[in-house]
Formats: sequence, structure tokens, C-alpha cells
Amino acid sequence: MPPYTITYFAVRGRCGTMRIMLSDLGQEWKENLMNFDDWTKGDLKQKCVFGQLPKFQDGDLVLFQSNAILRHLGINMVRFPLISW
Ligand SMILES: N[C@@H](CCC(=O)N[C@@H](CS)C(=O)NCC(=O)O)C(=O)O
Repeated sequence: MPPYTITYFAVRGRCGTMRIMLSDLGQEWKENLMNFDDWTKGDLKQKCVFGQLPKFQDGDLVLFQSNAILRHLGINMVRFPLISW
């Protein structure tokens, strides 16, 4: 069972880069695809920080915001150094 789960809509959108990154790194992940009808019911939306997707789970760690997710993958999997701006 892969530790990663992406919850998003069935489009590339804001998850295209993270899917490519995971794939390039030889990782497997689970996709939890939301359809518009389920999303508009609002159950998941209410639980999402800022009320939006993507949601990314790495084990018990839950992240929102695509750039934060990419940063997490970069730091933890590619070992990009932390850069002070
Ligand atoms: N700044 C956020 C933007 C997220 C975002 O715009 N999500 C859209 C889909 S791309 C969404 O959840 N739309 C549904 C809604 O707002 O109800 C990120 O980069 O993750």
C-alpha cells in the first residue's frame, strides 16, 4: 500500500507536476478522484484547508496547497536543500 494519496479532480490541473514528480521518482500513489457532484455536496470541501483541492496524504501527514506539496516532496524525496530567500 503506497503511503501517498492524492485527492483531486480528474484533470491534470494543479496535480500534474506532483504526479510527474512521483512517477519520475519511481513512487506509487493512490488516486482519490472527486467528481463535481460529490464535491458540490460540500462534505469534503468543509474538511479541506481553504476549502479546495488538492489534498495530499503522506502517511499520517495531510497537506494542502500544491506548492507546499511539491516542496514536501522535493525536500523529503529529492533532498533539495532548504533555501533561505
Ligand atoms: N492555491 C491552491 C489553489 C487550489 C485550487 O484552486 N483548487 C481548485 C481546483 S484547481 C478547487 O479546489 N476548486 C474547487 C473549489 O474551490 O470549490 C493550490 O495551489 O493548491
